[in-house]
Amino acid sequence: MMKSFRKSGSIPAVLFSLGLVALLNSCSSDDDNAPIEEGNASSIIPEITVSTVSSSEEEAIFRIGESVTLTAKNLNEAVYEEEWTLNEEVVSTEDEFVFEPEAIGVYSLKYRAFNDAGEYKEEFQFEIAIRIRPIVEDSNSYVTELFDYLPAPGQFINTSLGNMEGAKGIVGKTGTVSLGAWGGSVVLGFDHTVLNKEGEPDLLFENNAMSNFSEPGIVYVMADENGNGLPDDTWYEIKGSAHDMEGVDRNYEVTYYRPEDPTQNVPWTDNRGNSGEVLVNSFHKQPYYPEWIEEDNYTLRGTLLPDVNIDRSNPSYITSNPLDYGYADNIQGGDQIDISDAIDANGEAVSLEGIDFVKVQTGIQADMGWLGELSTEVLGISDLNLQ
Ligand SMILES: [Ca+2]
Ligand SMILES: [Ca+2]
Ligand SMILES: [Ca+2]
Ligand SMILES: [Ca+2]
Repeated sequence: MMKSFRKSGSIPAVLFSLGLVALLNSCSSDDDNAPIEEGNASSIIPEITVSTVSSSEEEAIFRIGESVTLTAKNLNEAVYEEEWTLNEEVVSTEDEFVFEPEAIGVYSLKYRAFNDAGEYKEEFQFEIAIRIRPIVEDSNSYVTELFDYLPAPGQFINTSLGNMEGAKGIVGKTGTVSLGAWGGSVVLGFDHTVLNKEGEPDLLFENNAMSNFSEPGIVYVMADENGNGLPDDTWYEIKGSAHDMEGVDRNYEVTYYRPEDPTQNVPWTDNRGNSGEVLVNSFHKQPYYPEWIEEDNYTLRGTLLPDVNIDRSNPSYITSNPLDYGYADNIQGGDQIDISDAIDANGEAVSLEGIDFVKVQTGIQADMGWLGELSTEVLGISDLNLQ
């Protein structure tokens, strides 16, 4: 019998049909006409039953951190050898195998008992889902852990809005952190898994956007696929309303250079042959290049959005109208993000059951005149399921 442990709604194509299951669970003889010598146990084809005991509490769903113990029991007098094969690699030659996957995905586990007379075979299909950290009484609706803050240069960098303390200020509550010019980012995590509610937004990004002053930031989400509590898995980008526009560059890179005089404009070059400067303004006179970065230049990578909504017709009053949806620091009052809008590196939609980590990154490279560089601010990131 084939046992399938699968996550709902994903990768059904790889699960075997029942017809194939019957074929896979079989006894066979090398030569059906060969006489079975009485009293010779290795001339009897092994007859086996395999039992499975799972630590999973959910029926038919198997998650990272759980285990399954499979035990093969002989039902006749046969003498035989046996082996367990996981994704084509022999993992045990004993009666018992404890399967403890360390990554999500689909696994094929095969058992074989064999001797000269023939063999018994059985195959198991496991689809491993992410670990879900449930909402409990003490769960915080806001992100509770800062993993990384790497801003681009900007007018608030090296101030209380643009240093590590500022970034920690949005841990567990609201605060304000500026990400600087294009490519600056912050990475945070929740104390529970934010579930992707069907047909509903799931995350709220509080901001300081005004009706004509948006500073769109790209949102990325990540599930803790290996269950180690760290954002070392795969980032999926939220595809917002501007993602299909001309000028979007998902492989954009900018290198910022520390100016010789730390209070001067910060030069940059990109990977498309362009260059420019993050301009200092009279309101903010501190160094704009992050002072805790030891290197004299550093490169940021991500998605560039076009500056189509920026109106420079009046240089003393440059405006930036919001994009329709799908970005941080975009819509006045807060940005609601649907995890279902996540895409992979190829731009294909991905189906995520939930996420544990978020990243926000300034999405546009633009100077806004006396208002300084366009720089995404984050005032709070929370789980809408807990509001
Ligand atoms: Ca959703
Ligand atoms: Ca991880
Ligand atoms: Ca800003
Ligand atoms: Ca802002």
